[in-house]
Amino acid sequence: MSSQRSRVVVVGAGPSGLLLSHLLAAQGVDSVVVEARSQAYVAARVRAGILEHSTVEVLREAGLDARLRAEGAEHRGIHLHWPGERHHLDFVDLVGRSVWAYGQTEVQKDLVAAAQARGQEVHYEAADVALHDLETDHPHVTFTDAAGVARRVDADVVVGCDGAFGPSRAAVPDAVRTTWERTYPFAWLGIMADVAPSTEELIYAWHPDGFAMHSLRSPSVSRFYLQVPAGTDVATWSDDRIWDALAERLGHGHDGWVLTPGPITDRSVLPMRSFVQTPMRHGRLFLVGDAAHTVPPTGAKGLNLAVADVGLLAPALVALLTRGDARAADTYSERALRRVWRCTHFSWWMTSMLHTGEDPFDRQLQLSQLRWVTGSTAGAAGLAENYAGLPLEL
Ligand code: RFL
Ligand code: PHB
Repeated sequence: MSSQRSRVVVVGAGPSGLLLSHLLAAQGVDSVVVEARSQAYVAARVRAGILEHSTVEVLREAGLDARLRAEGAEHRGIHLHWPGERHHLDFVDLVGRSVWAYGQTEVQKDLVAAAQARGQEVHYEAADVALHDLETDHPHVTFTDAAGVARRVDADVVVGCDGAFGPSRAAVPDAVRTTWERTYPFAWLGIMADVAPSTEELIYAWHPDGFAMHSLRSPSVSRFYLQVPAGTDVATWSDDRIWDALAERLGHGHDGWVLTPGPITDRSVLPMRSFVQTPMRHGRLFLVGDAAHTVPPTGAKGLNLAVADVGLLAPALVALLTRGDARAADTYSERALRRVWRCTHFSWWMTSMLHTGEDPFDRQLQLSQLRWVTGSTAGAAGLAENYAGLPLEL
């Protein structure tokens, strides 16, 4: 077994793991990152597309926003659509904050480039990753590296950035952890298309057939989602069926608006789930991002919440490991969870407002809520504040 020491072991090289190691390195705290998948696999995963204000601030302070500013698109707000009606909510007017359309794949590329530039030790394709002695002051992580070498890294702190299916979440004993969960009876069919977006800002659409969304990645790449029943087989949706459903639900023809179809380059079905596990710290283990919580994507919060966790944890670990000051680390879980629950509520609220089921009473409530959110400044500002404007610390 090959043994080494580092101040921090970060489990997972997704956006939260690489961002955390970046912020720690900037303050002189070394870390080793251990990732189950290959670098190419992690970089290619299509996921989130919208960065909220505080995420852009964290990336700016970390010196990671150059390509985001050059290639991302700043959006003032979103459109809400339902049959016969389309309304724009201007977040800048409502709460003084904007959001940025910049894909998680691009954020990941920027983080990988920064990790390579500083010589960050990242073990991709690590097998049998296991966390040990987290309740002692000598925690360690073991794994088998890509070359088949058994390795052990001893550290002061282990950080679980390994998403919803990694080992960190379950390393908190059952007697200590509490979990909350909501599964939804629908899923999203997501597609990527090589076609210029038919809209400048995102369209979230309510429709009796189900929710639809028009998002985008670049001037020549569009992203779309359709509500489908949970467990849908992606093979049952032909290209024509997808474009017909998007045109119908997104309001092709409304006030002359035209949805332009194009070649579909990627398609997948995403289950929808809300999940929170507390506490986000146990002994020497800290949980970050999807390792501690999952939100349905309707509020565009998953990635933003992961970045916010890192924004709180990085300075807390720097204080702990360089100055012996444990105060911020001791309150990390409590502070992070305030934002987690706010975003869990907002994501559930957006999901509940926009996804249709069979109940005619629910549909009337949804339409009433949409009219309120688009017709009342107070209603619109509530949505805008949650979508674009939550401060890092609530
Ligand atoms: P990630 O990105 O899941 O990264 C976790 C990393 O840990 C690795 N890992 C392990 N490493 C070592 N040992 C093990 N045993 C390991 N097991 C797993 C994984 O390979 C991975 O590299 O979590 P992180 O960093 O917390 O970031 C969170 C965000 O990725 C996530 O919240 C969002 O992408 C959620 N999400 C979306 N959010 C949005 O806001 N908008 C979206 O459109 C959106 N689409 C999505 C999504 C999440 C998805 N998942 C998780 C299935 C679409 C999908 C398909
Ligand atoms: C995306 O572009 O993938 C996206 C945007 C907003 C959401 C969810 C996904 O709420």
